[in-house]
Amino acid sequence: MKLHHIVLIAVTLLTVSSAAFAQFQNAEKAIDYRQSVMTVISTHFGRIGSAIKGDTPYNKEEVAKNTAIVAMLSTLPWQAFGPDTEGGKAQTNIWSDNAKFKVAADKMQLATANLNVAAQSGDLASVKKAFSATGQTCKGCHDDFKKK
Ligand code: ASC
Repeated sequence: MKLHHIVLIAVTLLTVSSAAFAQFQNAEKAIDYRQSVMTVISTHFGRIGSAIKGDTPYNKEEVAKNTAIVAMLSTLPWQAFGPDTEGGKAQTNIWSDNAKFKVAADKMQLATANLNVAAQSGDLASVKKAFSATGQTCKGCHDDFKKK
C-alpha cells in the first residue's frame, strides 16, 4: 500500500469517527436526544401492543406503519451514548461494560427488524410472537443498564 493510501484511509477514519462524536454539542444534548428517541419508540411500540392485545381494533396497515417506525428509530439512540455523555437514566456500566451494552443494543435492533418483517406479512400470531421477543430485549437492556 502506498503512503498516500494510508494517509487517505487514516483521514477518512478520523473524519468518520469525529463526525460521530461531534454530532452532539454536549452531554445534555446527547441525553436529551436519546431520551426523546426512546420516548417516541415507546409511544409507537405501545400502539402495536394495544393493537395486538385487542385494546384497539387490529388494523394490519396501522400496525405495520408502527413497526416500521420502531425499526427505523431502533437504530438511533446508540450514537447518543458516546464518550463523556454519562447521565440521565443511563447507568455508568454502559461505558464501563460497553461491549455488553452493544450486544444488548444489537439484539433490540434485530428484534425490531424481525417484528417489522412479521408485521408487513400481517400474520397476527407471528406479530404477537415477535412483539413479545422485542419487548424482552427492551426490558433486558433496561434491567441491566437503566437507572431504577
Ligand atoms: C415499552 C416501554 C418499555 C418496553 C418494556 C418492554 O413500551 O416503554 O420500556 O416496552 O416495557 O418490556
